[in-house]
Amino acid sequence: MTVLASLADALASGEVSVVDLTQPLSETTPLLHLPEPLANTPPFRLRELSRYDERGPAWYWNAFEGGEHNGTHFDAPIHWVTGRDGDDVSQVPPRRLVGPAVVIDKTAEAGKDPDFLLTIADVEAFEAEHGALPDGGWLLYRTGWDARADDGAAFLNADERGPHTPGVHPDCARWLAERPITGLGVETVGTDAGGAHAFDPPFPCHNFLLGADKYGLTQLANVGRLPPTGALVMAAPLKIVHGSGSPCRVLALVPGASPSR
Ligand code: 23J
Ligand code: MN
Repeated sequence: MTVLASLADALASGEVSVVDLTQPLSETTPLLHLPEPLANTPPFRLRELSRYDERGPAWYWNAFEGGEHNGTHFDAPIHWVTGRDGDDVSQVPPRRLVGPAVVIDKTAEAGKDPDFLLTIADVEAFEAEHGALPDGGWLLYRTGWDARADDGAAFLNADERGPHTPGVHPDCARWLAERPITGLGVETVGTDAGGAHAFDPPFPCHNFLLGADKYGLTQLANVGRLPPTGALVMAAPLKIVHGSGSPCRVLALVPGASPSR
């Protein structure tokens, strides 16, 4: 039996299941908010074209608008100035969109400290227990922030000093950019911490990872349903010509039966 036939059987039997890592995309999906005078992304919006009416008697369809970086989305290297000569989202090789994923879970730490930052020592401790970060795979950083995704204020968690959401320490972002991973996936609104505008360099995950031809995945859902190792993740951004990123469907194959099967 071929490996794909075995996989099809495993999916049919529930030995392998599909976990949707994508948040719903709607006009209420939380958005990054940058301070004046910086530009911000428009919300996602549907505009109805017809709904079984005089504009189209047998069909329902919409136009939509919104930013490339709305909701669960993909950051291509060209998104950041450090990756300006890199791939736009239409140029990302499909082979690199599919790969093994590991999950580092800092839900407890981020629950106590919303400004929690992942360190090199944290990743090394994970590697000591679970093995090296996957070559050509995804590092998924679980913080429990997905539980806030339906409440924009709690998700962005901003006060007068700015947003407070967990992220990655600049030293760790620099170090991760030298690892063989494909990219970093997070549950928060961006791959960087809420306070990362004030880091050195600012927005270090964007700076180092996109500058090293790696990718970002944001606003992931259901990362808590993945094992620490052993999942296979597929990210499917739209093939927007010249695009810096795209809303993205992200799916994981995991061992075992799933309630959402
Ligand atoms: C532009 C500027 C800063 C950030 C971002 C975009 C994102 O998080 C993003 O969606 O790429 S932090
Ligand atoms: Mn982005």
